[in-house]
Amino acid sequence: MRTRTGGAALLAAIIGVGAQAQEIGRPEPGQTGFQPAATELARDLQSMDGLLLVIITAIVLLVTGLLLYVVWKFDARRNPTPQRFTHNATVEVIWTAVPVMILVAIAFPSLNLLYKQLTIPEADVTIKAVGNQWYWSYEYPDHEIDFSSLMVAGDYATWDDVMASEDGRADAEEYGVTRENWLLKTDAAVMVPVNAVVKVQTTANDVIHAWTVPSFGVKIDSIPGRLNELWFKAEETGVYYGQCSELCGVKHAYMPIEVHVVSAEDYAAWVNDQRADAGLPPQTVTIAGRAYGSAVLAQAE
Ligand SMILES: [Cu+2]
Repeated sequence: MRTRTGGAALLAAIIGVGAQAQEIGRPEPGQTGFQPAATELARDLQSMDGLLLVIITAIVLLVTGLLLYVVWKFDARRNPTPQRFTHNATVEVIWTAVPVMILVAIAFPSLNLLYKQLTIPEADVTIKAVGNQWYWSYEYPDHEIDFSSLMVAGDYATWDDVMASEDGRADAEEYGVTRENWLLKTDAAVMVPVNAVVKVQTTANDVIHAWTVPSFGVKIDSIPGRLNELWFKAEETGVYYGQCSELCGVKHAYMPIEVHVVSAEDYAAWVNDQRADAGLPPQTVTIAGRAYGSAVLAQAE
């Protein structure tokens, strides 16, 4: 299953998609907000969150204000004889109708976004992501590539333990593991071309997992016996991380997702390097109507 070998690592070093590539989609220490949005979906999702924050903040302020007003206005000194009524039609209509209008106002952008996430455009690249206890394996059916993607340097309790161990240091060096990306870095990243529609079909071999990359605004369950789909179109080259997002057992936290967004040329080179490793002939890779890859060069000669 694992076809990313020394050749791929060498290629990665040559085309700069290894440790040197900029890590954009990565959690930062102490971070409370979102990771940077790299797709339209993620931007929409984050602005939806911003809209909701405004709405709920306004509601909290209103309710708190009303409570404080009531406490002040109707305390025993200012209001020695309390009112005895139990119903007020006007107030009841208002506190029913206004929340309904707010929920409807939220529903429109929310359903729109859901529809956009689940309406998959014609894909340039199709990837099948399979969840396993506890790692992801990937297939590129159009290129006949498949490999498993395992977390690097996971057998240590702390980063200092990694650095204290000779094997840990060697692994960290080989795969470009740092304190910041430790527990997110894998031995074989998913490669996708920049500005291309990528469709990820996901399922699982054992229990339910979920394939997620926060910067792409995607998250969907990987369910044994079913095929769920998501799509994204990453707009900036770099490295993006995600994690399994459906509790799947004792090592749920240790099956990260690493995606490298690279140029179409680098993607085609990677595809053909993987194919060469698997003993397959070179292939032309077509992205957004343009052809890339060594087969194109061979024809031109
Ligand atoms: Cu999991």
